[in-house]
Amino acid sequence: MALIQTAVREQVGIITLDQPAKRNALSKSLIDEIVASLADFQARRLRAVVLRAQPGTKVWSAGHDVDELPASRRDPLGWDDPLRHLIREIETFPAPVIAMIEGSVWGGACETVFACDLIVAAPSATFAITPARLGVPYNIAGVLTFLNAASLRIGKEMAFTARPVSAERAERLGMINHVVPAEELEAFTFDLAATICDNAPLSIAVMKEQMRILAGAHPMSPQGFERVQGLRRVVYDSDDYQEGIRAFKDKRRPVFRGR
Ligand code: LCV
Repeated sequence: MALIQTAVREQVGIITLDQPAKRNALSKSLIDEIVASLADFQARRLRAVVLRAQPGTKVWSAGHDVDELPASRRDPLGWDDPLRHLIREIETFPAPVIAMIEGSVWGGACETVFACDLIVAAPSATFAITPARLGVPYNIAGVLTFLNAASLRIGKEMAFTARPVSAERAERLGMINHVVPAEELEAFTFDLAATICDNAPLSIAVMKEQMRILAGAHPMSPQGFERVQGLRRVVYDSDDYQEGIRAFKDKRRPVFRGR
């Protein structure tokens, strides 16, 4: 059963997340379908991609599929995790990927949206960074995605509180490009995509790649990286990590004890 819908409108590829029963959770299966669609769009030399959910949805995506997080003692967001693969595919896709958002966006889906090149949202959209809600040690490339979207102060508030940020506040803070009334969202987004398609695709592709390289150009010593990985291991080996996932599955509030 397809977990996404795809379409092509002139030179724009459209990917619609379509697994409402699981609130479009980013499972490996759903991510594999997105990645395959991006490869097809690249082969067809499309000049923009719109990544959206079903019209009128209350939840754009509930983030990483919690059922696919390792029980413990294994890095939950290592290089080969499907979410990490999706982020890299979006960042390296040789044309702009525009996230069109209605409803709430959670955790790994929030990073996915922030990894997109442009974000157009309806007023109903909210954005939440949720590792602290689950007891997950987010990975360092993911933290950089967040810091490239929000200031350090706002990034800390979102990460430490796990509270959703409204579309209006996100736009005011420069975290998203436009907030547009829901009834105008589709027309506005596709008009933006059409403008991009009228410009030089090779020039756009090279500027997108330059900005990716420059945005990721942060010096980190081998010692610094090893320290981060050691700290993350303490977290994903902790009782709190297991409690966070168990509480989610039990549909109850987690009780974190700091060990
Ligand atoms: C699997 C799900 C999910 C889901 N996975 O509907 O950033 S990190 O580090 O946290 C990273 C690891 C990450 O992204 O983790 C996931 C972060 N996501 C969240 O914390 C959001 C979790 N979901 C929710 O809070 C609620 O589902 C929302 C508010 C999104 C929607 O609430 P609503 O009442 O509309 P339900 O909670 O009833 O969910 C409907 C079905 O989708 C499943 C959920 O288990 C339920 O399945 P059943 O019908 O089998 O009970 N589901 C929701 N989110 N991330 N499965």
